[in-house]
Amino acid sequence: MALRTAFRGRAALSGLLSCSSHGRLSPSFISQRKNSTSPKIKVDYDQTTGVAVMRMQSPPVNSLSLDFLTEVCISLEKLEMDKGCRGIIITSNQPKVFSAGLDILEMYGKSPEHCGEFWKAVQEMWLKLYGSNMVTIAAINGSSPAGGCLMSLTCDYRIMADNPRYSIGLNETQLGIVAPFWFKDTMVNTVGHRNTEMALELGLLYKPAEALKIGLVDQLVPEDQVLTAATQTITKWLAIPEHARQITKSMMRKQTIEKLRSNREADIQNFVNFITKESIQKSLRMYMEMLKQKKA
Ligand code: CO8
Repeated sequence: MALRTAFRGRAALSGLLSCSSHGRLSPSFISQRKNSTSPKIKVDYDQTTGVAVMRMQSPPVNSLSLDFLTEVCISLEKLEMDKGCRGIIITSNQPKVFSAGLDILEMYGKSPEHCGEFWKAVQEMWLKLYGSNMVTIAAINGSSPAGGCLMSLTCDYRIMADNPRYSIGLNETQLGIVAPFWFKDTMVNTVGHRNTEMALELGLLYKPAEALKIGLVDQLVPEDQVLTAATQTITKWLAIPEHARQITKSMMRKQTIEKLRSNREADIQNFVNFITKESIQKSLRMYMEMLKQKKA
């Protein structure tokens, strides 16, 4: 019988890491933070298969806040330390959304120090996921724009729900911001230069069928079969001799990872300088207002 253990990423660091808003937003933008002390990640680790299912559960849209990123990193560290854990499936517990990408509220009206700390956490998550020795599968059961797409792109394989209401892509230019070089590199490594050039310049969000066509996702399945398909796929990947697979993965990704590793501080500084510009803050505000209007 499967010996199933469950543990949750702790929000223990959240109090230490989060900073208060500088308050240029209306109270309704802030209201989504009321659940901030609940665990944002739930990990179910099956010791017999060596596979962990990491479920994102940060309402309403699994946006990548500083707390969220911290929990992801802690969960990944715990799994990496467990020698029996060989694979991770990342999926969402929120309806209709895999992840809405970076939490815009972490980049709007914040101090340069906060923005720097936030960006370091984004880098850390990417480094941990893209550099993981484990087999990683994204079970994309909802929309996955920007940072959500990046998270999927770090995985070895992407399975998406075949629902035309969902979309995936790096849509940063639509917000008036620029995807950093390592977002771009991860995309190029997946779908090639030409597809990335078009996708990034236009900030394209692809429906599942279009995403499959350009190789942004590897497989489409009916919505209720995403997790089953991910479990079947990971079993196949885990059947490959481990050492050979890991060395090959590292060989394919090393250069891209090294490029960020050796430029982390400069990348943080670039981000802070860019995101705190008045014109960029204005673009973010307009984008958030657009999201509100779409809802109304
Ligand atoms: N951050 C913070 N709040 C968000 C975000 C987000 N990324 N996305 C949505 N929300 C909020 C909405 O404002 C709304 O708030 P409220 O309930 O208070 O009105 C709530 O979440 C629910 O949103 P929706 O009603 O829109 O939910 P839907 O289920 O209809 O749609 C979507 C879900 C499709 C995810 C939709 O919310 C959406 O498109 N969100 C925006 C996604 C997006 O564009 N993200 C980009 C973030 S930037 C990024 O990830 C990379 C940045 C790289 C920076 C580089 C700079 C140098």
